[in-house]
Amino acid sequence: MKTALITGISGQDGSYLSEILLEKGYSVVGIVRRNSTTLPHQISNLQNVIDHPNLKLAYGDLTDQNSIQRILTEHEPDEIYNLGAQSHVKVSFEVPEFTADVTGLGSLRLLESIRHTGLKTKLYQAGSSEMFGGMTKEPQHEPTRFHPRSPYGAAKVFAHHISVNYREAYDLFVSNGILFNHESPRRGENFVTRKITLGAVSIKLGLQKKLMLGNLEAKRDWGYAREYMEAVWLMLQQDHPDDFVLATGKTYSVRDFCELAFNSLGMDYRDYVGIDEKYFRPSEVDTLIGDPNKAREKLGWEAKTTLAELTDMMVKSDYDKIKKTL
Ligand code: G4F
Repeated sequence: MKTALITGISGQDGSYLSEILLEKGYSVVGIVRRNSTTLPHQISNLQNVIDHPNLKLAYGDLTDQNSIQRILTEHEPDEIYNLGAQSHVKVSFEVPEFTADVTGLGSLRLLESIRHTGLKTKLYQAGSSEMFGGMTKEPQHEPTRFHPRSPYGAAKVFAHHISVNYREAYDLFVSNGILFNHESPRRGENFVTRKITLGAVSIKLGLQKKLMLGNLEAKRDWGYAREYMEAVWLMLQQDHPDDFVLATGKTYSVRDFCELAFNSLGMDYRDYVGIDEKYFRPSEVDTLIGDPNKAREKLGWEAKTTLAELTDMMVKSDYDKIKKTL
C-alpha cells in the first residue's frame, strides 16, 4: 500500500485529493495545523473520509521545519502533495510576510526535509496561475514568463523556482502544477465564486438583501476542483518530474459568473449586486486564461465540467445547505 502525505488536507483541494487517493487504495496522512478553531470544524470538508481506516491526521505546520521532518521520518510517504498555503490573494496584501513564510518558505522547508531525510519520494508543488499575474500574452502556458501581482503570487513564484532548483541540483522528483482557478461546493466562502453562490441563495431565501463585491470585470479561467485533483495525482504517476498547466482554456468575468448564478435561481444579478471599494486589490490580475495542451498530451487529462454546470452545482449545494438550517 502506498502512503501519501498531504499538506492543506482540510481545504477544498486536499479533501478531494484525499478521497481520490483513498479510493485508489492509498494510506493517506494529512497535516493539520493547531489553531483556535476546533478540529471537527477545521476538517468539515473531510466528512466523507474522516472515519476511513486508512486516513490519519498529524499535527504539523509548514512554518515549523522540525514538525515536517518528524512526520516524514515517521510515515515515509511515497508521494507528498504540498497544497498548504495562505491562499487568499487579497489577504496576502494584509499579511505579506506570513504569506511568504507559509506559501513560499513552507515549500523550501518541505524540500529541505526530503533532502535531509534522504527519502525517495515524489513531491507535487501546488503552483498557481497567479504567478502569471500581469502577463498580457494569452493564453498562458508553461513557458510563459511569470509576473506576480500580489505577495501571494510572488511567494508561489519562489516556491515554483525553488522546486525546479531542487529537482536540478539534488535530482529530487518534484513536479509543479500551475493551476488556474478551480472551484466547487467546498470552495472557501471568501473566494468570489462561493461568495456569489452563497449570496445569491441567501437573497433568494430572504436572508439577505444585497451582495457587495469588488471588481466585476476581472476574468478568470474557472474549472471544477475535483477534476484538477485527478490530474495532480497523474503528475506523480509519470516516470519523470515535469511542470503542467491545468486550465479549461476559457475565460469569464466575475460579472458573467454573477449572471449565471443569479439566473439559475430565476433572478437578475443587476437588482442585487453592489460594488464596495474595500474588495478591490492594490494591484489586480485582469485576465487569466490557460492553455492546458501539455496536460492533455502528456497526462491525457482535460477539464470536462463547464462553468454553467459548475455554477449550478454550487448554487444547488448552497441552497440545500441553507434550506436545512431554516
Ligand atoms: O476568487 P478570488 O479571490 O480568486 P483569485 O484571486 O483569482 O485566486 C484564487 O485562484 C488562484 C489561481 O489563479 C489561486 F492560486 C488562489 O489561491 C485563489 O484560489 O478572486 C477572483 C477575482 C479577483 O479578480 C477579484 O478581484 O474576483 C474578484 N472579486 C471581485 N469581488 C472578488 C470579489 N474576489 C473576492 N475574493 N471577493 C470579492 O468580493
